[in-house]
Amino acid sequence: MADTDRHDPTEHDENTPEYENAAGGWGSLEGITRIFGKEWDSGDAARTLARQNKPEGVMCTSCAWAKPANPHAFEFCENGAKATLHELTSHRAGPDFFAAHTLSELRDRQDYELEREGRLTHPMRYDATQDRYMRVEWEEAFAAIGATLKRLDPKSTVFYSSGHASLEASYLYQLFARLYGHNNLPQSSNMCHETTSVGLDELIGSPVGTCVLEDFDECDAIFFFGQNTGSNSPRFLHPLKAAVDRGCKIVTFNPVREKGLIEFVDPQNPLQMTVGKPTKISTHYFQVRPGGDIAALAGMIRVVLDAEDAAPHEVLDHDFIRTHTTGFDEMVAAVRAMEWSEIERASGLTQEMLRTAADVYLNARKVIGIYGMGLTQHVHGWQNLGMLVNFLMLRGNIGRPGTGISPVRGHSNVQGQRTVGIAEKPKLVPLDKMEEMFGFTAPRDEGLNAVHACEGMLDGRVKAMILLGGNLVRALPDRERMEAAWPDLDLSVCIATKLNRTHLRPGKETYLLPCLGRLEEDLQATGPQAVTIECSLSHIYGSIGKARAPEGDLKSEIDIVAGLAAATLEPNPKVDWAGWTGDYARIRDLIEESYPDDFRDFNARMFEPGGFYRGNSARDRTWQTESGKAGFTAPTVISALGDMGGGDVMTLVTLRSNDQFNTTIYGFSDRLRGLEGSRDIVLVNREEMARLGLSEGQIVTLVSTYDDDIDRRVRGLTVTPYDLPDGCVAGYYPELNPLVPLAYHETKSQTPAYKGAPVRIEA
Ligand SMILES: Nc1nc2c(c(=O)[nH]1)N[C@H]1C(S)=C(S)[C@@H](COP(=O)(O)OP(=O)(O)OC[C@H]3O[C@@H](n4cnc5c(=O)[nH]c(N)nc54)[C@H](O)[C@@H]3O)O[C@H]1N2
Ligand SMILES: Nc1nc2c(c(=O)[nH]1)N[C@H]1C(S)=C(S)[C@@H](COP(=O)(O)OP(=O)(O)OC[C@H]3O[C@@H](n4cnc5c(=O)[nH]c(N)nc54)[C@H](O)[C@@H]3O)O[C@H]1N2
Ligand SMILES: [Mo]
Repeated sequence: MADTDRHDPTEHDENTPEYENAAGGWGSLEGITRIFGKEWDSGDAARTLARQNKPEGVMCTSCAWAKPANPHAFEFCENGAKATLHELTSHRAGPDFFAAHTLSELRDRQDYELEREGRLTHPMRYDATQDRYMRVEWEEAFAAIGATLKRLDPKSTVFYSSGHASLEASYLYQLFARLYGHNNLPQSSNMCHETTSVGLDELIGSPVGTCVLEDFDECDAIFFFGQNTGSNSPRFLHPLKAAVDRGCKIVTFNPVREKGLIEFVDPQNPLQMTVGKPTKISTHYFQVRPGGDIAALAGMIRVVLDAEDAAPHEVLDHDFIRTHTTGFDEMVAAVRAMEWSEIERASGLTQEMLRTAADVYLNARKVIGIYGMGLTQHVHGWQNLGMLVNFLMLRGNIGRPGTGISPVRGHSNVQGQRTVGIAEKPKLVPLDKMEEMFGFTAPRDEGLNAVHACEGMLDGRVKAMILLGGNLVRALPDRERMEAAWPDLDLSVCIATKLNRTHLRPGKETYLLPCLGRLEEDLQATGPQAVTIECSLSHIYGSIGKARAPEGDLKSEIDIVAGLAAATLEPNPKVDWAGWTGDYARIRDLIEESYPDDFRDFNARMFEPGGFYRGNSARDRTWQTESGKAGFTAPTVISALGDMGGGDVMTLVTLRSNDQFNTTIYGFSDRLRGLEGSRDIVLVNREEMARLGLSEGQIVTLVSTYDDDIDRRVRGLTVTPYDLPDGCVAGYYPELNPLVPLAYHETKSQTPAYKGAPVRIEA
């Protein structure tokens, strides 16, 4: 207990700067106006925002939160608006811009400045003699890339996708990979919710969450782990607020006191807006230690088991446990073997706090578990999920209305891309069906995920990277090593909307291909096209972009993928790249044929208000697991950290600010945390500062203590006191990515452990 004496995780540290207004509300409108005033012009943005996330409207390019059937007048949030305005900027990075700047010059700029140059407008090829991108015609680019791909072994190439692209583009992309001859289809979720895809699939036979929006109307309690709603999925605050208003309890576990989870002013509610009285969101907020959720859940499970002992057959859902699960006894034995003192140390929370939290659970008939990167991006992230599933299943809180487990997903279509075949694991894809549809023999060997692709780049096995979106040089772990490996690639092709750091690290042959964004009108042979995406709650929505595309020579992602494929592959009478590009409805027919259960009557249903539900077997208590049942997990570790630290070793948590979308930095205001002006900071609590002899404003270096021979450090960070548990420091993603070792990842899914890397502070 000694460690927890110093810093009481229920008390807010008064010296920590805090944003005085609630999430949402005027503050968030201000945030929008700030960007509105900057660089956006024309009525396009206003019209797009008015149609955002509405039936027959356009689906936001920011997060993957659900779009309700009865939308608000403005069904967008501050960060959705930022994403929209950022895409519809009037700034352009065209051939003139590239003629004026060498890449070495551009490498001196900040990431923020690079994207601020605006939209890419013409296909470009890197010319090493001039160190510049030069204009190239599309046909020439396709032919050259096709020729190189034909020369390379398909298995030495990697087709990455960042979760933006539509179901249609994604389906064609995976088809291209398989016809060409590989399953190397890593996706952003490999760095994100891969722990979910692997973990939930193994535990409950579903790689995605079980909840739908209606469940939030019925639940009595929500347990929230490591998901920052106020910044990363702000529209989710609406159903949360509604739940709180009708008496639902929200219990949050997060090392950081995230404003959006504390209180919220509803911008749709005029009374709240004028009176300004925020709704309290979390009824209980526990500043758990990073990696401490296994212990916190173990503590709560122990309390539930004790309650059952005191009142046999009145607490646990024995019927559910008997009929639907395996491994209950082993789980109970493992949890009971954990001492309270260990639980308190690993979680940083007291027994009393965990009893309070468990009481909420015991008093609720219907409970939902929500989680994000705080659970998935750890070495033992899988056990985090196992413990959350254990906790929920004790009282049958999966597969009943008003209950369930709900990961909050990242990019707007990250989940959907997986659904239609973007997967490095061939067993997840109906390859037999695709072989029959397209008359070919599909590759059956395991493909490379993101970490394996990095290893392949480092040891030279990977010769070509094609990126359908993303900024891997920034997003990946071990930045310095990965950045240095990029120039060794034979071929690098980036399909993108805006310039980013990855584009400045060319391979031997390099193309930068500009694509339309989802918000823009997409005209093809049969007229304007619509596309579809899937949200976190497994609903599918049609989206029609109507904003004017940037002038120049851009193509849709579908057109680009089809162009690359046609230039690479031998003609095949069953494969009609040009015809599919001319009419996206035909691609939806292919998706329906490949996945008949998920996409029945796809074209007819794509504009159903609120989206159409793809269904989830676990929701119906059909467990598509090996045993045919849902599995309890016996924990083998008490912390999700791979390195528990101790002494001067601190756990580094990398955070997103409220002013960024992943590697895209909108600005330098993290207003919900009261942090302004700089991203080169390291947050430490005052007690730890005193212990380590640090002073506020001091410039320090963070050094990785990971046990290998590689020197990993980030210099020039300003020490900033902040209310955090002992033993940890926090700072921003992607600035601190050089400190996360590639090999330090989740054990089963290889999701990088971005929330728990061991570091030391050097004065
Ligand atoms: N505006 C905006 N929206 C976004 C994004 C964005 O960058 N900006 N990114 C999108 C993407 S790709 C994703 S994946 C999602 C990410 O959304 P989130 O899942 O919310 O991810 P993070 O912001 O990385 O971290 C989540 C929270 O985990 C907490 N945390 C850290 N370690 C632990 C731990 O050990 N235990 C617990 N209980 N909590 C912990 C952090 O304090 C933080 O509040 O958001 C998506 N939406
Ligand atoms: N330390 C640390 N690292 C992390 C994380 C963390 O929490 N901590 N989070 C991880 C997570 S959850 C994720 S998902 C990854 C994200 O990693 P990435 O997949 O790299 O994602 P983004 O940063 O969203 O990619 C931004 C780029 O995508 C391009 N883009 C934007 N819109 C479009 C579009 O519509 N089409 C196309 N083709 N391109 C577009 C733009 O050029 C933009 O520069 O980062 C991971 N890295
Ligand atoms: Mo993500």
